[in-house]
Amino acid sequence: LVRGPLMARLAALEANTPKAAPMIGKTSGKGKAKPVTAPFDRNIVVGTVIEADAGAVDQAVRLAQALQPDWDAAGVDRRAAALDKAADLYEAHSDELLSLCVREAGKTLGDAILELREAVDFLRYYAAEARRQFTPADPLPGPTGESNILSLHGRGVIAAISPWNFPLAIFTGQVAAALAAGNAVIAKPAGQTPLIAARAVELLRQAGVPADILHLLPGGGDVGAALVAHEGISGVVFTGSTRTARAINLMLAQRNGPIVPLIAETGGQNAMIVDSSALPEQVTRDVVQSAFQSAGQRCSALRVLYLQDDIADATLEMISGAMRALTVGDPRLLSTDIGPVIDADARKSLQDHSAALAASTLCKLPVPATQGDFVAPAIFSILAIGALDKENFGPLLHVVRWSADGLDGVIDAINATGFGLTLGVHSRIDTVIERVTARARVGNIYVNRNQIGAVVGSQPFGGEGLSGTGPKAGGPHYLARFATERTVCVDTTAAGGMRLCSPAN
Ligand code: UN1
Repeated sequence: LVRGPLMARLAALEANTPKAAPMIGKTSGKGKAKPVTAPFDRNIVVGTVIEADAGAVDQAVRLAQALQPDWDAAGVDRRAAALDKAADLYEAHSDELLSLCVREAGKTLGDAILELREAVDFLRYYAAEARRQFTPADPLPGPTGESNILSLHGRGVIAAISPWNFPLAIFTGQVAAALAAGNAVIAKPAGQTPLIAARAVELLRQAGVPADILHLLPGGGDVGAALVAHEGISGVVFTGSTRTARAINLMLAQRNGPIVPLIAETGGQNAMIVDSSALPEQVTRDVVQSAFQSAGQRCSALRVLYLQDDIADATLEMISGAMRALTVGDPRLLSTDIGPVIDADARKSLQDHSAALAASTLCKLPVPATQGDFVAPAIFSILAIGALDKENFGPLLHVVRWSADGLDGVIDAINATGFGLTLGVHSRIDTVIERVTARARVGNIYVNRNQIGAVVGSQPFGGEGLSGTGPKAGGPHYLARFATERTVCVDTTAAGGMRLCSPAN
């Protein structure tokens, strides 16, 4: 019902979208101009980006520092109102945002709709949480004659470094949380997806976020590094690889600025454990969705499926059959289930991995012979999760058979990767589910369902170990990490003269 007219509107937008999206901010675009092309067809130029340079970083941080105290002092109601208004504007401009998600990031329309929904949810959720947590509270309990108030304030200028796989949702979530908490923000979107970030910033500003409080600095790793190294940065929020998170930590430790937090959401080596009691149709549906939706380009995606020996053959036959019903291709077509991967580097790395495992291929889909960065979705057999030396961020699933090691052995092998993001478990035995949820060291466990698509506010998302620092995005503890706590203690007695030791002490 929704999709027919929507596709027509997207096609019209494609024809009419302006072809340039300059760097956003008072800082002028002196950097390199680069075309942004579509992952499904590199002949399609989606727009042009003017990348920032080191001078732009310094200028943006200084402007942001100057105005941030006013934004903090303006109060939570003003900040939350801007985020709520931005949510309305995102919805009002849905065609445009969806079109950009499809063309710039290569998302299917279904994925783009979910992404827009998540971005809007982040705006409304952090607005509501900020009102709850940043409104001055009642005094804390204490001695008569004094009032002790604990309050939360913005830390200063936050660097928000976001990934290409959720160019609208994660970008918006980071920025919204930092703004809600009273910070100014310098956002550095992924090099592959600057245009959608630019449109999001325009809408946030239209909603009432002052220009100097939110800057967008598109560019590559050099821009991110200059930003993190700047002494005016009071905190960093980052989603991306574990390797980059380590590099950010090192840079923060080595600079002369204040000691600041890093909030990082990084990689995964996500597994699903299926035992003999699981319902096969449900397992099939959830495995296919968890491994192949979004072309496997979610940090939550399923990478390693542990099937109990006695049901492995039958389950694999069903999964392969369901997989063969999927179509890989142009994400603008409603018939497409799996679009391209983000760029040529990602494609090559995934293709190399597939080539190395070619002899263990259990199922592989054909890909269109076009210009785009398509990777053949595939399932491989491996001996154990420890055989994988890295996260393979695409539509590649690995299967391990288990029984000899027992359930604890499987959980221990998964824990031993050091990653701890998502874990699926399919079983109808309560003690198995209890064992997994108690022993597995991961941030999000999904029981008898798929393991992607965490819902803001209901399923706070984030991992531990190599998968990130926490706190969880879309959860009640997230905003406080963007804030400083201040305790104000007031003597409320009438001027009582000098006392060196009062009964209260
Ligand atoms: C990511 O892919 O970088 O639950 C994290 C999910 C998403 C994952 C976002 N929230 O599938």
